[in-house]
Amino acid sequence: MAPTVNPTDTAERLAFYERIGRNNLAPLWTSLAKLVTPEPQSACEPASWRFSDIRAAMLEAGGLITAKEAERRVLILENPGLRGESRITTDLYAGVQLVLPGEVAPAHRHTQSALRFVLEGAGAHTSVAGERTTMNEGDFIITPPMAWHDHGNASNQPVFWLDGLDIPLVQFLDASFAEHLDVDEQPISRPEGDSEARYGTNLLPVDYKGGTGNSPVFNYPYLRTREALERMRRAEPWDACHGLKMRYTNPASGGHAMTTIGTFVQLLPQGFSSVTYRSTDATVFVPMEGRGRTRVGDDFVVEWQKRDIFVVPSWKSVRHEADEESVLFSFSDRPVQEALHLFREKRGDRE
Ligand code: 1HN
Repeated sequence: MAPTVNPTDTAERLAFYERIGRNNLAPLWTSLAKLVTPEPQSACEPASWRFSDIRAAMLEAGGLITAKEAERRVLILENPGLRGESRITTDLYAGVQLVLPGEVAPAHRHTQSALRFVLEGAGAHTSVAGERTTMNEGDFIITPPMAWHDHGNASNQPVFWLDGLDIPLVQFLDASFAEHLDVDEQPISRPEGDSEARYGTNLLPVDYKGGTGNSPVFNYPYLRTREALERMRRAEPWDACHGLKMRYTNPASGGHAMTTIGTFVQLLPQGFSSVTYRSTDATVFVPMEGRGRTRVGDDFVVEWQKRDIFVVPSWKSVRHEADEESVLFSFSDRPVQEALHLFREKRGDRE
């Protein structure tokens, strides 16, 4: 096991470090303890945002800049331990986006993957790779890498959604590419609902070979998800850690819906109090129904209600308590950790 304390600095050692530093050399023995830790040590902190605060700030932003001028009118959710770095966890980005009636967020594409989770509004739309889909509350919508995407709002109410992207991960890998289209809205080549019919009804085109690993279904409507949870609860015993928790999948592979971001939804019955759980994937939670609280580690408690957002860092213990029947959407980097065989979880211990 790696040492937990560094060897002491002596005048002679410090002089040596200074001399070799001029040659871009550094001793490992002064850094080893912080590089190889017995358990995850993260700058990411537990944090929460009330939707009412975000909403008020977003409407103010709506008076300051148009969606078109901003390209994306978004307020970034910055982890308090990672301020200025546009991260909600060490390797994921999150922000809340507002599109006002009549506005368009112009078409672009990039190597970063994006998810949208619709917080408030009905009838706005996003177009992804030539197909338009309507955005309703609780819908989970995917923008795969390098898919053209633009958003619009022809409804008469503002639409707010949560964006989750793998920006810090792609940044770490130095793999960012992006392009703008020369028109605000991309040409539409397929009718609305085409992907759902083709890939999302337990059918696949006979020659479909699985594409890029990202799901060919790009809108997972809340109504269908909620109905599935409602049916399952009749037969399924509640899991002590998660209530009734499902992951969104790529129907062509059974894998995660996105290659870099794992997405989940869980139902907690009224009065539910979970057993402690921890996992190595720092997770962003969004309650979409109900009211309750989540205890993170020993000294952080978030009292949450519908549309609030909170984040649990890697390997911090989590306990959920639901005062009302609640539904939580969540996302994390779990697919990446699983692919690299780094994912770990632990059920039921109390520190
Ligand atoms: C992006 O493309 C969107 O398409 C939202 O709505 C937020 C943050 C950073 C980079 C690209 C969008 C983004 C983003």
